[in-house]
Amino acid sequence: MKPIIKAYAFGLIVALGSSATAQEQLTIMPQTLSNPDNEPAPVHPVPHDRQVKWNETEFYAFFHYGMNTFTNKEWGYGNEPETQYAPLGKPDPRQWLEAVKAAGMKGGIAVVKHHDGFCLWPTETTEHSIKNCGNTNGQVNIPEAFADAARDLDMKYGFYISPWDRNSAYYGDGTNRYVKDVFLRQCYELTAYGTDQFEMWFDGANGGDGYYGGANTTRQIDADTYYDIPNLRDSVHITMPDCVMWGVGGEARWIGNEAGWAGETNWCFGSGTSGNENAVEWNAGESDAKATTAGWFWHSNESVRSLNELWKFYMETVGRNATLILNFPPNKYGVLPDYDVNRLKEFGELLQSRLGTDLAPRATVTASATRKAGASRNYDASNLIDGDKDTYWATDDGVTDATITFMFPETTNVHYVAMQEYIRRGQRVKGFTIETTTDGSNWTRQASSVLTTTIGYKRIIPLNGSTTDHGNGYNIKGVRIHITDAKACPLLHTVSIY
Ligand code: FUL
Repeated sequence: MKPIIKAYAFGLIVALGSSATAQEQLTIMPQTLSNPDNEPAPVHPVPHDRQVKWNETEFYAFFHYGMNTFTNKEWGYGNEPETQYAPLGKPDPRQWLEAVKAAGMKGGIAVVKHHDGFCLWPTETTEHSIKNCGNTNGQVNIPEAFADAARDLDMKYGFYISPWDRNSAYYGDGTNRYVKDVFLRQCYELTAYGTDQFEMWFDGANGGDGYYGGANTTRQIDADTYYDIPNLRDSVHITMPDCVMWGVGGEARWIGNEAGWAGETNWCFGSGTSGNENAVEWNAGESDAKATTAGWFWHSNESVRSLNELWKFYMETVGRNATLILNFPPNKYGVLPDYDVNRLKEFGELLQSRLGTDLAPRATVTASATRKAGASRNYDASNLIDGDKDTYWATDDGVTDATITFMFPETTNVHYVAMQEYIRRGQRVKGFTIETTTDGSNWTRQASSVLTTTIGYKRIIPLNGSTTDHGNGYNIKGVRIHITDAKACPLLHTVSIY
């Protein structure tokens, strides 16, 4: 009998004579099929595909707009007459999104129901909605207009829908009626405006005093069990596979402050500003911060933060492995005021001038260690500058100390080094340093005041160590990244130099 020849995509030919036993076939074939590309084993926890896509959104807007805009409150009690919602102009979510797009934001989350319970769409779950608003301007269906504009502008969108409802008579009344007949149905209704939502924002404020259908009392619930989150999460993922449930949903975490900063050490698992290296579930950080001074909602006495404050937020969140959701509140006309629009434009220009031109592709890149290539994939350092987030540099298993060197053809002025791990196989790096050279042989450590521990989805290191002072940069011939410690062999997909 002829031998059976099997050729596999990875180039290995396994010849099994007719005399091969079943046992031999079982032991040979799975080994060769399992990892033809010599890909590194994942280091758990690893993110779901939707969590990676969410991280890639990086910088997006929060828009707090609703009944509070007209009552000058931050937390409405729930007894506000519907007619008090009466915009002075036609609310224009497209204008909101265009303004933040100019700042380089990739999407936005619109608050469509805050704790006061007033819904910015004609919901069937309550009369406390735009159905009964005070004028025709108020009839604009905000989630619908927001989603349409986002799709048109090629931006991502999602909604903040407050689980806590100070208007509903059923909230925390000892039955599950509020959750079943109001909250879950409201979440479902919003899918009518698009199933391509990227994030649902479930606030942590839950229970307390309120109107509650006229009871004017205090209601407490147990947020861990009350909202039937596992059921909601399953339904959301069946309907909207790319939608991450923030906060209560457990797929992305609050960074632990509303002041626009994450820890320099920041793991994508655990909680708070730094996460926890040993936590078992992927739960990357999102930082929610206010771009204006008076509150989440628009107030007549507000002003917009300075360019330098916004830059600091950006560097201490996006630059530290967190996403930044930056709040810009539309005013009583239903638009972002000129001072916001202008600041957003200026900020976009600032980001472009500081982080818009990647110098790394002009350099020659080498690594002290490179993982053995597989059949259809290599792990060369050149992957770091090929503009492809799916190719990456890696070392062999067990090698957790390695350098990557970028040499420029001529002296180049440099301010920042940005690094991105290939997080689909886990967040690994635990320690690194950054050095520069002016002559190609003597190296000087930079940013020594910065905790250079974790990288994660993205880390941006200012060479002068400052998140406020852009400085004059460094005139150098080369940059060297030294990975000093990692959970397992490090994998980086991109390094950018600005
Ligand atoms: C908080 C809420 O209570 C605030 O009103 C605001 O919506 C903020 C983003 O989250 O927990």
